[in-house]
Amino acid sequence: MAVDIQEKAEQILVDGFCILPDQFPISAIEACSEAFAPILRDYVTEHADNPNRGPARHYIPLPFEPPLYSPYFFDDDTVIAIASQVLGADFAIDQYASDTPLNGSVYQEIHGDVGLLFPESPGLQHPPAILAVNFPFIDVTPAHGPFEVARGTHLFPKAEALRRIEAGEIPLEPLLMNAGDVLIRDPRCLHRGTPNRTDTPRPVAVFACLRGWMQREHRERNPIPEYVWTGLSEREKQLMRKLPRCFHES
Ligand SMILES: O=C(O)CCC(=O)C(=O)O
Repeated sequence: MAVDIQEKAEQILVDGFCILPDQFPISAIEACSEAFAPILRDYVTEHADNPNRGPARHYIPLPFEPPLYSPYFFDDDTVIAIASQVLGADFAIDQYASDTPLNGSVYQEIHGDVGLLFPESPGLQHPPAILAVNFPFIDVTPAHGPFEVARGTHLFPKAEALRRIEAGEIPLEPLLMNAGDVLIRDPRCLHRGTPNRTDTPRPVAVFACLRGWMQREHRERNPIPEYVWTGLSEREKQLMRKLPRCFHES
């Protein structure tokens, strides 16, 4: 069934997120899962003692190379239409990475992922400038440490949103997404990672979409190899114009 773009965009504005079930082909996700396993293994070997997202939880930039780069993810009509509706047609992608809790991970502090656009006016309500597009590489059960989100909390100053969550007025909802499902969220909407109690890593990919006029500093980001850039569609080249490129295959 065709996705109602207007409805999904409205959900992002009101709830802070929307889910597109079965959006990406399972075969493309399975290929990612397989390709990511050695990347995770090598990363954990090096960083086991200093995980960057809390105990046994790792944020790892993803390579812009097949199968982790796929036009199924970056040239998807529905995702692009929803992001365009919310951010404007000149939005750009400036980040591609993964979040992976392992066995031993714990509840994260409830948080948003971006700072205030206008710090001098912390109560100012404004539409999103950035959206995060997430997709898991496995079927996420309650035991795998699902992402939990507090619906609508992007509409309150953080202290007020936290008070409402603590008072039980706004629940933290675990998102039990399957491989192929896509989450598009306003990163200001409060959320947390939960403990993965299994021996199966729970990788979730994320790419960030931002308004055309925005520019951010990035410390950890992989460049697009020239051979991948050459093969991108014109629409992808436009979307990925803010990403660094490298002229040698890695
Ligand atoms: O992957 C998750 O479940 C949440 C990760 C997260 O929000 C973070 O590390 O900032």
